[in-house]
Amino acid sequence: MDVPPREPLDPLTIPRFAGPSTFARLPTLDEVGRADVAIAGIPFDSGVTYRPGARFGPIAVRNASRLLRGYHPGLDVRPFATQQVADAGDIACNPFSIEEAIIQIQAGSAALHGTVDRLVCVGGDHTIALPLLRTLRERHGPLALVHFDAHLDTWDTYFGAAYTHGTPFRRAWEEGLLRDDASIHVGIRGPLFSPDDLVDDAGFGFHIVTAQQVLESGIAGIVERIRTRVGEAPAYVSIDIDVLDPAFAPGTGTPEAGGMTSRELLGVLRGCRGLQIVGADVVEVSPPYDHADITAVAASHAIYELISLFAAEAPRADRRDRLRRSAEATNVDGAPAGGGDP
Ligand SMILES: [Mn+2]
Repeated sequence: MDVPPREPLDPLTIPRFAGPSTFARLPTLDEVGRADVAIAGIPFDSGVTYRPGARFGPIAVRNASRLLRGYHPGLDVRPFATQQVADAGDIACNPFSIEEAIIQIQAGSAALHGTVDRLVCVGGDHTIALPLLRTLRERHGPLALVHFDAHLDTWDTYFGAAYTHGTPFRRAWEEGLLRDDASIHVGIRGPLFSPDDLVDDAGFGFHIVTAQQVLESGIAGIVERIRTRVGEAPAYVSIDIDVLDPAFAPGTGTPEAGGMTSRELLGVLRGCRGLQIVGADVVEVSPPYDHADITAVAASHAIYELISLFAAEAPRADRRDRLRRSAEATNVDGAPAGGGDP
């Protein structure tokens, strides 16, 4: 029989502004030994092309998460009570070598999967998505990417550098980490270098939902497009906080006007209930450019939606079995071995 999860500190006993600096004042992974879901910080921002500062994202998001409460009325779940959620601390990586940092993030996330079923990583810049996808591809085979961002992040190089925060999903496609029939960008907007950017991106198998289409189709319409695109595929959710309008996320490195509202993002995430999400990240929160924690609060709530989605699934034991089967169903080549979940 499962031991009841250890939950965040009771805010009616220990005020929210006291206690540990873990995400939502959860226990650390060391304290609970294993977890259904763990939050890991990845304080790396050496891959940015414009404003830096996302290395301070994990600290700021953890701080903003102190106000999260235990019951999610929209999904009718208690995400910290029905699954063990823990804070896995930070994956430390070399700020002076992007290549070495990528190797460290891949190794760090793979090591955490020894005791964690699902990781939600807090960046850091978007470079970190590539090693996280490598780790999950090993476990689940090629993934559907549900990517919330103002930017495509499928550019080739910057100043000759192949590994940056603007290139992770081109590299991921080249490495066979992504399915080419199930990935989708949401919230895309702003100027590009050329029309070829879109041609390249489509060639990598992405569909695009623009920020304007979010307005025109509404939350329900966007959710339907995501669900149709992803289907039953194991999915990775990557949220660049700049998918939000700078009004809702000023603290980020490459802001673009005309973005989603926080309410739209949270609503679309909530609508993803039932997708086979195997991992996620929330990246590009840059506290030095934030005001009154606006961006960090938005990020902490996006993470809460993800954790709540996991809680809204089958009972813990069933879910653990299903994740194990998904990992086992992956053959040596990393391709799905067929069959799938009942
Ligand atoms: Mn972006």
